Amino acid sequence: MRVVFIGPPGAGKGTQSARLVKHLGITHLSTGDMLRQAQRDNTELGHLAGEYMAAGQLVPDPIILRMIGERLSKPDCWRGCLLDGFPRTLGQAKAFDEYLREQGTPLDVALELKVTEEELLRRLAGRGRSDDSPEVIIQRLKTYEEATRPLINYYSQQGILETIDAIGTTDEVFQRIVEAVDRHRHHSST
Ligand code: B4P
Repeated sequence: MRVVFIGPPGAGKGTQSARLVKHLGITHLSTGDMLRQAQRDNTELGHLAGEYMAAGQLVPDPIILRMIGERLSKPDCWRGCLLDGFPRTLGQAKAFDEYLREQGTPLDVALELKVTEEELLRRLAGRGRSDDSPEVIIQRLKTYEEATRPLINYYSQQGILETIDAIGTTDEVFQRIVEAVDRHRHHSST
């Protein structure tokens, strides 16, 4: 099964993805985690990405596509994967569709996590990551509206969008996600 998570910063993509991959038995790929790991490893990618992340901007598509392309080709992704925080632009979504077409492995469901701005600000303030300062959060929300929100329409037109009310306990939100995913499971044998 192939699943993508879309949602503004702090919507709970990372939190819910970790649970859903266990439930579905598929591989978890988080572009945010991969970029933070590259920063910790002090690689060229890490240095480059760090500047964009610290400013609340998206890392440019060619960099992300190279990074995720390399990861998707590994055998643990063959039986299915959950992409957490990717795609984040229409360019990334179109390139990903092209890749999936070549592989003959369609995307089963795009999960949109919906949360009010007030709740997002409350959650991110509690997390305290280096890119969670108030100024950077405002920029990240703006970036989401401009670059990522168009994906909602893109996947809705493909008939695979599920919008999840992501306010409530993590258990309640997870339950809603599982129900939504179950509606799309028949599309996939893997
Ligand atoms: P990400 O790592 O994807 O992170 P995020 O959007 O900030 O957070 P997420 O939605 O995963 O929230 P979480 O579960 O942690 O991106 C970071 C940066 O990397 C981006 O700004 C960008 O620069 C770059 N990047 C990543 N992917 C990219 C791409 N494809 N293209 C370009 N650039 C890219 O939850 C947040 C907090 O809420 C946590 O503290 C959690 O405990 C809490 N929480 C979760 N669910 C809750 C609930 N139900 N109730 C209360 N609190 C909850």
